[in-house]
Amino acid sequence: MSETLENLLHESRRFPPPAEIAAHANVTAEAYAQADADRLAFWETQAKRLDWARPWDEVLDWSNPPFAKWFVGGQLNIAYNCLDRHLANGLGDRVAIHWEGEPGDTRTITYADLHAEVCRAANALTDLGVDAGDRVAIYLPMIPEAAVAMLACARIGATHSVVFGGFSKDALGGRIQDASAKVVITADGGYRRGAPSALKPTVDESVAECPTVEKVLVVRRTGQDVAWDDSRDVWWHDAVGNASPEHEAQPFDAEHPLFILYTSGTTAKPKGILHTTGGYLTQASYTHHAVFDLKPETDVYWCTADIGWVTGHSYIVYGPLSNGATQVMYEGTPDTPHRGRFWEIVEKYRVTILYTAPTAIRTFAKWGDDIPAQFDLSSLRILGSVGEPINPEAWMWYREHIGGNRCPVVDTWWQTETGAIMISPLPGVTDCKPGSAMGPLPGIKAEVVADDGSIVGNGGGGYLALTGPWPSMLRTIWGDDKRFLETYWSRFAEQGFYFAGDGAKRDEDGAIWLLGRVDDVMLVSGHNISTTEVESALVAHPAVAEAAVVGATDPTTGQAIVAFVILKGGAEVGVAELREHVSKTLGPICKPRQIMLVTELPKTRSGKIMRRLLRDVAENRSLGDVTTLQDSAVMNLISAGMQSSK
Ligand code: 6R9
Repeated sequence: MSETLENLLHESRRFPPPAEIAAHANVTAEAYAQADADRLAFWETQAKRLDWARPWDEVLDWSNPPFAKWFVGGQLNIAYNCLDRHLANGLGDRVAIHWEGEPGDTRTITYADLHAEVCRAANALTDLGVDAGDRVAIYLPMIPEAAVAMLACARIGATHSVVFGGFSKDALGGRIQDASAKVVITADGGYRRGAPSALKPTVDESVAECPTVEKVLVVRRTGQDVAWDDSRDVWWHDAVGNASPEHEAQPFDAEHPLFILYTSGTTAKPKGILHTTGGYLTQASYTHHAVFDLKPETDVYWCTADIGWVTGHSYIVYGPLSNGATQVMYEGTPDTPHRGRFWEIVEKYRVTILYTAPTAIRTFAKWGDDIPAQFDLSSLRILGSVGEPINPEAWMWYREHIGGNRCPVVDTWWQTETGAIMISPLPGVTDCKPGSAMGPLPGIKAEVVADDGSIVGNGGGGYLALTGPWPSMLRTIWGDDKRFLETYWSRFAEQGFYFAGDGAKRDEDGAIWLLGRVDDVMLVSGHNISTTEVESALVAHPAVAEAAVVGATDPTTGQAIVAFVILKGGAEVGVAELREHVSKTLGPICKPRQIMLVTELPKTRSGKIMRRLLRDVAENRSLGDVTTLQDSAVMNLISAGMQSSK
């Protein structure tokens, strides 16, 4: 980006909080005032929502920035906070997880059940030789054992590294090696789109090249045949099944490493983002309480993320369980066995809070309004979105067709690196605008800044920067402090701001709009144009379900806009009309040079569009790294279509 981003889309729709939610909200406008008055005292209050074995001596040690220490000297056990203390409060019989397998099998797990299983797993891991500080890789489908394995590691102070089930042998092996994991926890397989899909063979291949791995603990999920190495492999049902359900949790230092999670990274080696204990849990827990307004006695919460994504860590495991939530966990895909599966689950469990991704919302919109209309979604009261900018039209669809025009939609911006939600409306406080994450949460400092690091005013665009340390911030990149400094802290070193890598703008009222990764920003005839705004303009056309936009080298304009568009089921429209529509909405400079109608887009497993690959196609290059791509067949289809349209 050369200077600042163009500010093209204007949104005048506003949705104030429903009176009922505002009247009983967990967090009110006062929280912003308290945090503004004394930020550290504010976080100290939030930390007290947890049980500490030893109180902290200092809230924040920022004497060696950007290496932060939060709640210095404090000690706690994360699993104790997610389980034991609820039992001590008489909540053992409360359902923690309503688990729904893809084939339709179910499990109901109370807090007492979960506690016993985590204690067993903690004992089993200890018996396998895992000590505090050791790393454990977790490569599992969306089964309860995934949460159990994470909590068992946390309980004994082992650092977990969850890898998406379905990442390739090389992606898994690279992550195991980078963290020198001692144990891998996996399953024979999981169910995906109606069929068992094997996991163990990938682990076998990876581990053959990872000398640090001593044991592989295997959950039996599908019952498919697996190769077995007696000296290394152990069945979960033997090791965990026979272990004692008694286990006393030891407290760990607030800065004890809790987990490493690798970000896909568009180039080079994935970055092992390191999170620690006290600050992480404080913010994961507080934001879950505040942003989703969770009432643990009555709400049924469902986050549809995979556990292999940071959203699964903070908003399936640590946030909800620390708050004593009852939640739904689903193993499979939204279209198995039918396209109403999500809504069937909402109806069945009377889900009240739903947290999902724009990619899913746009897919549901594409499948048609009549599908959710067949289910009773009246239990829902709050809807959340995460993972990508949500296009205003997708936001409106979500509000109307899922939320019955009554539920606030909270668009939550954050990253693996931030550990927890940073920018989001509060459902009982904020007037929401479709497509905007609105503003930083209480206790969080974020700004939109120009190229030189100066803060831009309302109506301006630039880079998103985090301008003060926060409790759940990443502590470093595992084993690579230098890369940590270079990647996040060198861009605005003078100001001491964290560089998030996202473009953003402030609208006339000061609301923050996220505009996609800065690497994706297009430079067209000297104008910096965000992919997000052009995509949102396309999605606003009634025939368009989803769009991905990239800048391709162009002899006259420097870069030209190339759009890949998925139409809604049954819709027909010419590309000329779509080009005209963008030109009218955003101005002629944004008119795409070329529009390709496609049926799928390349996405990561967490549902983010991989524009880098589309740029390769648009510029006739061979494809770059595809290891994090969800379905590699889509690229062949798109490349073939691109050739024939020339
Ligand atoms: C939680 C998560 C982080 C990147 C982030 C940004 C994009 C996430 C967003 C959003 C606009 C939102 N992103 N939430 N962009 N609005 N509400 O997604 O973590 O997988 O590390 O991705 O995702 O580009 O920088 P992670």
